[in-house]
Amino acid sequence: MERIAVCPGSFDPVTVGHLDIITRASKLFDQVIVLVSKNIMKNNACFSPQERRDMILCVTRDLPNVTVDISDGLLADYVKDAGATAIVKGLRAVSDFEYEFQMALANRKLYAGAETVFLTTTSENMYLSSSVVKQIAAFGGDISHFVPPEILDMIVKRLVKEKL
Ligand code: COD
Repeated sequence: MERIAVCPGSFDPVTVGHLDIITRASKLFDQVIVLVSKNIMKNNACFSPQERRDMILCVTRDLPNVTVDISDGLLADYVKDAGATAIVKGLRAVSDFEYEFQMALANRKLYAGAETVFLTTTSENMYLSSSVVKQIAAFGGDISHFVPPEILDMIVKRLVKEKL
C-alpha cells in the first residue's frame, strides 16, 4: 500500500524551514502532498493561494514524489479523501507544541485515520517563520538566507512594494 502524507500549512510564503520539512517527509513517505490551507487565525495573506502553490511547485520540482494542492476545507476531510495515512508537521520550539498537539488531537477526532507525525526543525531554522520573513523584507532587510533562491525576487518585489 502506498504511504501518502499531507504536509499542510499557510506557506505565506514558503521558507527554507518549510522546505526542509517537506524534503525530509519526501524521504519517509511514498507520496507527499503539500497542502496550501486556510488558517483562520491568519487573515492578512500577502500571496494568493495560487501564488503560494506556484512558489512551492517551483522549489519542490526536484522532489518527484511531492505534489502541491490547495484546500479551503477541513484538513481531516482532505486527508480522508486523499487516502493519506499521515499529516506531517514541523516543530520549532515548545511554543509550537501546545497548538500543534491540540490540532493533532482534533484532527484525529474528526477522522480517526489522521495520524500526525512531527519532525523537529534544524537548529538553523528554529527561529524561522513566514512572519519573520515578511517583517524583515518589509523593512528592507536581507531575506536571502530564509527563502529558497528561486522565489527570492518575487517575494522581495511583493513585500517591499506593499510595505505591509
Ligand atoms: N522549521 C520547521 N517547521 C516549520 C518552520 C521551521 N522554521 N516554519 C514552519 N514550520 C512548520 C509549522 O510548524 C507547521 O507545521 C508547518 O510548517 C506550516 O507552517 P505555517 O506557519 O505555514 O502554517 P500554519 O501553522 O498557519 O498552518 C495551519 C494550518 C493551515 C495547517 C491549519 O490552520 C489547518 O489545518 N487549516 C485547515 C482547516 C482545518 O482543518 N482546521 C482545523 C484544524 S484542527
